[in-house]
Parts: sequence; C-alpha cells; structure tokens
Amino acid sequence: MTVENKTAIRIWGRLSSSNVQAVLWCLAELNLSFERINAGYIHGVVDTPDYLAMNPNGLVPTLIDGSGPPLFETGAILRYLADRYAPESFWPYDPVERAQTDKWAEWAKINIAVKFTVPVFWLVVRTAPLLRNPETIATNLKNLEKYLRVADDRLNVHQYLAGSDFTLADIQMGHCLYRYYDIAIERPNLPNLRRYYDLLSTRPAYREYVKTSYEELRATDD
Ligand SMILES: N[C@@H](CCC(=O)N[C@@H](CS)C(=O)NCC(=O)O)C(=O)O
Repeated sequence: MTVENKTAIRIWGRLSSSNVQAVLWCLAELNLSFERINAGYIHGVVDTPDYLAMNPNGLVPTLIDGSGPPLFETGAILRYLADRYAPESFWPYDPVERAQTDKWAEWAKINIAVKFTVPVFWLVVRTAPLLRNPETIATNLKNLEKYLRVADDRLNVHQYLAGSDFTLADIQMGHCLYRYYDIAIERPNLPNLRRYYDLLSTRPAYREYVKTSYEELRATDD
C-alpha cells in the first residue's frame, strides 16, 4: 500500500541534475506531491546563506518534508522516502530482505552512477569538444563496462536489479541509463541491460523526470 504525504515536500534542485532526477523520479513513483524550487548551476540559490544553512555542501538536491529537518545526499533522501512512504515491493519491510535491495541500490550508486557521471558524462558532454581526451574517455568507459556487465548478467535472470519487483535499486541504477544510451559513445552489446532500459522507459515517471534534456550542461568550443 502506498502512503500519501499529508505534509508538503519541498525539493531544491535543477531538472538537469541527475541526482535531482533520481529523487523526482522516486517521488513520482511513490505518488507523492511536492514543490520543486529551481537551484544549482545556472539557476544559483545554492550559494546563498539560507541554502547553505540547509545544505553546507552547496549542492543539489536538498529535501524538506513538512516541518522536518533538511536532508541532503541523494541516497539518504531516497531511503527516507522509501522508509516513510513506499510499498513493501519497492522497499521491503523485513530488514534482511530490505538489505538485499539496499545492497543493489548502493552498488548502483557507487559503481554505475559514480563511474558514469563524472568520468564519462562530464568528459563527453560537459567538456568542450576541443578539450576532450578520447583515450581517457575510453579508459573510463572500460572501467564502467565491468560493472555494466555485472548488471547485464543479473538482468539476464531477474527483471529488475534487486529481483522481480521495481525497487529503490532501480532508481539508483536507472537514472543514469538515459544519458548512457543517449550520448555519443561506443557501447558494448549488453542485451539484458538494454531490455531493462527499455522496460524502465515504459514508466511515465521515468520519462517525465529522467528522459529530459541536458542541453544546458553541454560545453562548446566558443
Ligand atoms: N553526494 C551528493 C552529490 C550531489 C551533487 O553532486 N549534485 C550536483 C548535481 S548532480 C550539484 O549540486 N552540482 C552543482 C550545482 O548544480 O550547482 C548526492 O548524492 O546528493
């Protein structure tokens, strides 16, 4: 059963941030209403004293649920939302089962999100073409591939990353995949990963919050 939020959820963060996208996707999957305040990068706000009092890192996202204290760190925000509002299929109530889902969520954050976002996406999209280093990008893609193959093997026997249900682990994994498949890079043939990405793409919340333009991030030579 999904729990409705009786209190207002506010999230600070720009739509082009992959971490913000993960939280927005999760909020939408859990049918939670929220207000988004644009912040970060060209939208500013994150360097103001009020924002830094909530999140001293000056990064997005930050989330406040009702009169609760500010939360930062995407993984912590996702777990909080899941603990408080998610159905059992998304975030098991039993600690032993939940740890299995959490294991894959953490794995995806550290091995997919972290090894893709800065080492690949930044070097391909957020770096001007003349400054790009194809060898470094190729090396970083190879590092990422090792873990994408782990996911591909797992998705050969399970529909979703943590098993047969769509869970928080899929948010941590899937929020990177749109950009992974959209940018101009060489990709190994990983049919199960591709099938999984296509499956995630059938979800309205994924299309609304993850499959969105990242053009404001693109660096040019001029
Ligand atoms: N460890 C943090 C990292 C947050 C982070 O790096 N956010 C990026 C956007 S994805 C950011 O705030 N960049 C600077 C900005 O947008 O001004 C988390 O997981 O939430």
